[in-house]
Amino acid sequence: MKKNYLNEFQINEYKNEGVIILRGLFDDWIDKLQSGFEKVINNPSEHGRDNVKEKNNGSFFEDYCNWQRITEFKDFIENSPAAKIFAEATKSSSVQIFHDHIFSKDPGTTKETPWHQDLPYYCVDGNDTGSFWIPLENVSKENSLKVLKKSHKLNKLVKPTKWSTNKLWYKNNNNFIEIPNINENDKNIFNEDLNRGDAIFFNFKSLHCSPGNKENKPRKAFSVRFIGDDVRYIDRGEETSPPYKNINLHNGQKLRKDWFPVVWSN
Ligand SMILES: O=C(O)CCC(=O)C(=O)O
Ligand SMILES: [Fe+2]
Repeated sequence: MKKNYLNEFQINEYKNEGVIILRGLFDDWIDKLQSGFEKVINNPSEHGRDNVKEKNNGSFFEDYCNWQRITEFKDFIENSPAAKIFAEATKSSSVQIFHDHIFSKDPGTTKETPWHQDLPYYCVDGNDTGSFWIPLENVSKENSLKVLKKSHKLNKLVKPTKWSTNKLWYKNNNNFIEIPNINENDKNIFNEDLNRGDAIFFNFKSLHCSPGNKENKPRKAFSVRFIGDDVRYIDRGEETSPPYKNINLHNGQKLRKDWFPVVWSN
């Protein structure tokens, strides 16, 4: 019998609420992720970008799709408990890596990460999805990611935007809805203090956001995103994020295993 990380309550919670907290499961991996993170900061990919464009307004840097060149990230994706946890939560028989993503918000940066879903930016559709948001140091709830429970059940996707300009991501938004009104005191907002080794695990359709960085240390988070059994390619008609140019797939196809390797299967 292979080890189980989640109990039935957590599996149901993930299905019904679209988000769960994982306490302490990644402690052994944080030093390694930190060293991979620094490598990306010092040598970003072509996708690296700062969402703060004004001078003297701090920095909100992000980069993604680095796991093939950053051995620490590759090791995490292939050997940490993350892919197995994903399989348990989504009851998937096989798990593919979609991408890694890093976020770094400097102290005093007021730029918020707006409420958004990740799926509308992506060239995939499906429900067997999940991202791990793993802060590399303790983060207080006032400074941490918020996730709106049950928002993964919205029947249409929300219009994605470009965070640096707040403009719409796509030119054609016919298939998307406006962001619903979210009351900051909504009881369905998941928001917790996180310690080193904890992670927030959420569906690609779950609405989430984060505040500026009010603490006096950078807020660094490593995120890794997996796809499971029901996920298929979808052509959004325009460049997605990540762009995955020349992917050469048709609507409804499983994602190609040479670009998105299977990292766990039963
Ligand atoms: O760290 C942040 O501010 C944003 C994280 C996020 O949007 C994500 O992990 O999908
Ligand atoms: Fe996101």
